[in-house]
Amino acid sequence: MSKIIQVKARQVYDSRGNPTVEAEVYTTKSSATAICPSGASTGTFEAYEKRDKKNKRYLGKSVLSAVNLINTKISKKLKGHSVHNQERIDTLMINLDGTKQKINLGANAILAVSMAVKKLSAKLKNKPLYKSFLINKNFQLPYPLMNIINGGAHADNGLRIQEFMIRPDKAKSFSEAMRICFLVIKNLSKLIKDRGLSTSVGDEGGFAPMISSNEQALDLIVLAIKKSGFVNGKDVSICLDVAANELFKKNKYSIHSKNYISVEQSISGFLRIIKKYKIKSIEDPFAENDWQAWNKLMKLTKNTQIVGDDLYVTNLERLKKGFLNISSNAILIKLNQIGTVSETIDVIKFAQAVGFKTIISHRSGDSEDTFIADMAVGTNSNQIKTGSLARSERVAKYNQLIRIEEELGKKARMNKIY
Ligand code: 2PG
Ligand code: MG
Repeated sequence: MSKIIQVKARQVYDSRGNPTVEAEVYTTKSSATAICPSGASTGTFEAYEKRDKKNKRYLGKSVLSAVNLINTKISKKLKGHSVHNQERIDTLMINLDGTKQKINLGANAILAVSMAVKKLSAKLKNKPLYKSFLINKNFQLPYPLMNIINGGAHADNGLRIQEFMIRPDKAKSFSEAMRICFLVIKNLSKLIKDRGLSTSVGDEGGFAPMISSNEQALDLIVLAIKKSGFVNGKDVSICLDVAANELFKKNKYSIHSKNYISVEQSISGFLRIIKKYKIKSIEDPFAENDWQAWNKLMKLTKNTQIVGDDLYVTNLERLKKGFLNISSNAILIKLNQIGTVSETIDVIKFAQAVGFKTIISHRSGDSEDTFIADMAVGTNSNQIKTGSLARSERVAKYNQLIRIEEELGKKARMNKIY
């Protein structure tokens, strides 16, 4: 009953309106679908996203060849295998592809199938998806790293830093975490409007006002936190994703202003804003190969969460290197950076074993698929980064976490941040 009889795929669209892959896995009894997300500020070492670059009808963005590979080669290969054996299925696809970065089949094809298999296995066992990961048997809820101002590659406003986020550290429950974020966002919206700026939003639902300095954005956030009745750095913490790959040229960075400055000067800039704005978490402060710079920052910060995203690309080898180099103390987890559910879980397990915090993340091009909400709970990840309280593809993940909290009832607990 649990054997795969067919895998089907179709081209659907993501939140930026770009084509993406949806896979549907069938057994005789049931079926499940999953949609692959897509990034804009991607790391060089990410698994390969297959697009039909020569197909002018879709401006080179279609994923029809990935869809076709699922319908033919992948479907044929997986036929007859049990959906309950995730590792086996993922290994079959990894071997069928045969390359390190999944260039032949495309990580978008492989991941959509891998996630659909995971969903179908849970469904057939009559289990909620979050209970099928078996890493976290206590099922704690993650703290949201909620995006509230967009810049960098996710907006057209000229802000250097890509994501300005808040984390409701004071919250004792997930619904309370959402209420705190809701209040800060509503107050921020009013502050932005009062300044005659636009409250339209960027790719991840955060506001994208035409302000050009990081500090102007940070001042607005501090004020919004205060106006909501919370204490910055205590009740609510400010967190950043610099996405420094995008701000790096000839060993210099243009993080703090348009000017390119040295690593040392950039670190001074970070230390200044960490202190002034009580910033608790910084993601990708430096570029993906600048291991030394990461280590320098780690040595000079104490209670700051330093998160590797483009640095690790959810890749075990790179994570091991970063651990030995003391590059960070947390890792951002994105399924499509590596391309299968099993490999993602291996990375999470290693990270947690060496004391890293794991943060499950969406992509800037995402969909109505809420897989990552369940994965955050199921893998004992203490934070989730999935955009703002705007755009349904972002809000869908938060709503799923609200449902999970309700289902857990009295047993529901927040995970630990510190
Ligand atoms: C990031 C992500 C998600 P993208 O840099 O962390 O916020 O962006 O999906 O564009 O890589
Ligand atoms: Mg990032």
